[in-house]
Amino acid sequence: MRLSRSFIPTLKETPAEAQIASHRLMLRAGLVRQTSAGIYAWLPLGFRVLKNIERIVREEQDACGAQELLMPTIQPAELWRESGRYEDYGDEMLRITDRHERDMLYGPTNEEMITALFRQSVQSYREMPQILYHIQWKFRDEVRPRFGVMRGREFLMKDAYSFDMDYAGAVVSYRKMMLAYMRTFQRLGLKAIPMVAESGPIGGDLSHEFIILAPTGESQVYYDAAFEEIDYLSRGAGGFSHDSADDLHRFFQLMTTNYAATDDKHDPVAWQKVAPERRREGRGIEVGHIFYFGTKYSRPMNCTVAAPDGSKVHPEMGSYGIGVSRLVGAVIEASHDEAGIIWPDSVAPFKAAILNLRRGDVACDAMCEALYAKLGASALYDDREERAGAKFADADLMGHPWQIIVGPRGAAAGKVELKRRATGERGDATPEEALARI
Ligand code: 5CA
Repeated sequence: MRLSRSFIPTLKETPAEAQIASHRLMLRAGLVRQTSAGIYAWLPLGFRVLKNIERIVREEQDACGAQELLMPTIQPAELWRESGRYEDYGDEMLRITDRHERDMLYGPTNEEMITALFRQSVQSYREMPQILYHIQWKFRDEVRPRFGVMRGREFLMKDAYSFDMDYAGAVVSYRKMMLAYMRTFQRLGLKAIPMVAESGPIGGDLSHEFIILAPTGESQVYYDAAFEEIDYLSRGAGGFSHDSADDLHRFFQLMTTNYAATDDKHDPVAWQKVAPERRREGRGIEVGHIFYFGTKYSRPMNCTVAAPDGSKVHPEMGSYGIGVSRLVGAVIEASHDEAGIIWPDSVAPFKAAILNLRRGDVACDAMCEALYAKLGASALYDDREERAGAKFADADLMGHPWQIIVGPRGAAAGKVELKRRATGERGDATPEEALARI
């Protein structure tokens, strides 16, 4: 994309309403704009990041055997009356009445709807187990939406739901999903740690939150650095396969024996047993949450499946959420500096920015156009009539992993300067060398 033609409204001033780094940077770099309290429009730069995160989340869900579908945002109140949650959910639920006076709502989550869909179509143990997911907008009328997309009212969530014949099967689904989560977060460049959690309004008796450290997090957390040393993506020796019960068991042991706790579950005595140099503590942001809740929905909603002996069994269920839009903010919280965002390569909106330091200079223009032709959609070409200083500042603010800097002296000698945003390292290169490196 040519920056001169793009819709990336950056701000020079720090917006007064933004209290945390990610919110400030998302506004300043032109990623989002608020349209009502806690509701955001995603502008082109932010939307590219959101789509990249969504793609990684989807790939890891598909890889563990979950199947994608798409449920609507608007749900009938009827379903929620069946589970008994219509009244319980309280003011966080946005309730709507249609023209026929039917009670509807904007979905805050989808346990009821997926159970109803499953109940209509799956009758036999032969079709089990199943894990279904979608990536869809949710609405929760939070009392205090804040920190930009981190605690919005409308937000994008990946929510998955598992159906098993018995407890043993449900445990396997839970572990598979936990592994998919650790892979997802590693690919996003995040160190997310699973911590035992309360299950809140979703219900159930087994639950983990996935938490990353960031100074602006909402809760105090403690964990053993061992979590950070595991390569969750490795498929070789010591790696984990979704299809091996032994691997899943070994993986779950690792996740639950190393120390990790939020403030309310913190055990100072156990913490003292962790070697001091391995203790990590700080504020934490929740980027995902998984729940096992057995028959909490399948029983009241009369969802059954025939077992091999002909008896009717209520499926054992779990649900698994990732805050896709929250992750855009969380990645920035984990990766930025004074000058702006530092995107991990996997989610960056553009792989590289091409900075033309002297537009109108024949050699600069020709070299930039040639680079842009090669990189295509993966590059943002800063072809504006702006001072070099402004171009450097905007490229740092937007956080592209690479900057290819083209100035008149270099261009005359057939050279560009290549800068790595994360380290600040710079070096001369020919255009070909620069293209080969990025
Ligand atoms: N039904 C379950 C799992 S599918 C559920 O709704 N879980 S949840 O309430 O924990 O939400 C899942 C994830 O959505 C959270 O871990 C968080 O990352 C994200 N999330 C929740 N509320 C918000 C919000 N107000 N703004 C942005 N993200 C949110």
